[in-house]
Amino acid sequence: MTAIQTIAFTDQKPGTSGLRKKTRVFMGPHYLENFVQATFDVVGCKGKTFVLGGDGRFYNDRAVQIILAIAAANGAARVIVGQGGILSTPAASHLIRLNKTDGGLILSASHNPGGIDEDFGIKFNMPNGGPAPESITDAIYQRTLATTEYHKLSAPDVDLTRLGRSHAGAMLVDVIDPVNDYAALMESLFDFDAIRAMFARGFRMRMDSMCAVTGPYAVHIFENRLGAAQGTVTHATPLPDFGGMHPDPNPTWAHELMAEMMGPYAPDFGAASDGDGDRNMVVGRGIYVSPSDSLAVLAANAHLAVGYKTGLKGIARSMPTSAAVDRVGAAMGLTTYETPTGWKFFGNLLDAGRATICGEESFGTGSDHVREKDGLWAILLWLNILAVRGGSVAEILAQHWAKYGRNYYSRHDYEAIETARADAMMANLRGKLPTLAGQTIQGMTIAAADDFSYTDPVDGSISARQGVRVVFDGGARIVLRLSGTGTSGATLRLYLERYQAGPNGLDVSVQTALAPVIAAAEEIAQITAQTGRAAPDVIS
Ligand code: VG1
Ligand code: CO
Repeated sequence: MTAIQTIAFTDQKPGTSGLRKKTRVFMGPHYLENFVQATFDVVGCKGKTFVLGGDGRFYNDRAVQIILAIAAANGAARVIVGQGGILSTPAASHLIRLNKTDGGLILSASHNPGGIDEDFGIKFNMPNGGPAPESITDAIYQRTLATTEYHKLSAPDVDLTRLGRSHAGAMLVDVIDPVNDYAALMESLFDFDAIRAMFARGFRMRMDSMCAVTGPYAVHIFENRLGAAQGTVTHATPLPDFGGMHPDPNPTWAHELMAEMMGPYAPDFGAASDGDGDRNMVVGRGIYVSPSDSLAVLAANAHLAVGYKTGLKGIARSMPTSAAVDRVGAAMGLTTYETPTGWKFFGNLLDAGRATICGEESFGTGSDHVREKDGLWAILLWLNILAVRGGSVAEILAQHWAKYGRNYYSRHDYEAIETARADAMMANLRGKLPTLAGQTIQGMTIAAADDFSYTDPVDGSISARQGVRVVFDGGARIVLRLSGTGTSGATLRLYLERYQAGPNGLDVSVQTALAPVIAAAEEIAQITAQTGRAAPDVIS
């Protein structure tokens, strides 16, 4: 017999959506328990089946056991958990859909560093495999404020090292291989034979898994199934502190990969993924692929992969993502949707069959195969395109720009700004918006300026104040918003874009091409004066 404890709460206030906090906060008394109980109170638990797993960061192992014990005490019928408590975010999304479960709990703070003094996170995904919408996360938050007790089975830890079925009280626990089902899904979408033949011809790749969750997936798929050379995947063992790496696949944090790809012995293709495996960075020999360009190239060429050979239903991008993919959509006669930042806004479009491929400038691309962005999916689609078209990444980009023109694009991040100063800067900027249209700044005339508001075309819900955008005649654009995922102070994101038609583009670096747009942003938003920062911390 195992007894169910009922423990009274202290006052804990988790945040609104997918909860991300310092690990020690999660380890505090009843903190994780409060969130999990509140989640089950809102979505229901009795008789239900859930998927459970995380990216292996510090506290993943304990959190999985706590969640199993709470699920069991709340009457869950069954939990499907990745061996060792490990599941990448896209693999979890796939398992929820494949097994038609009632949702899943994913443990990760994504691209934020891990460790006892770094970040941890948890989120609930719906039966469609996608992150819970705001209506649910708001209800969970409200519930955490009202909850005064939680139910937790007292029983020994479930053995998660061995595959197969066991019990936690009356609840079934199925420990599954985290990689197999996901790898099979990838094989159904892409031409593995063509990619295998390309590797057999001597094509060389570097995959940097950044000591995070994609390591085992990447070794299995690239090295074992596709025949890439052993050792292609570096930093392939997921570690609780990601080996001290910041598992954010951008040129700043994936600097080892960048150095190799820009160096004299660069392989043909390089890629990296983030903590939980939903992001990707793609790099060619000697050339960085901006995520917005990557999205455009993937959309333009997806039909070369078997999973997309009948074409796309539509395309969706987040508002700050460059308009490069819009040009592809227009050429293909497809609707391109513009959504607020965050993958959850793509869910309705994917479910309704209005979009097939989605992407964000923040190294996120994906399709309707799951309801999360998917790092390895994007990397495999690039490989499929290279295998079918031949040529290099640089050639594919050059041909793309020659056909569609080029959207020079960059994001500047100012991290850990004092929250009050960041808020004041945005308030000041929002106050100026009505006066901006028609002004000429840095020789460019402002066509329109607003604070982005999104009306979901499927359910009609409205999300307001999603970022300030200033659009200039000729297609240059500035977007400013504050991050919703940071855990210390405020992070300002400044998105910069300039369009150049014609086959040759501007024969200068991206930052040089954007210089007038950068100067205009400073003039309009007064970032240095308002935040005290002379330069961004991260440029991607
Ligand atoms: C950032 C990105 C956003 C992404 C989000 C979650 O949000 O800008 O595009 O959807 O992270 O990605 P923000 O609010 O900090 O700008 V992940 O890889 O954490 O699931
Ligand atoms: Co992520």
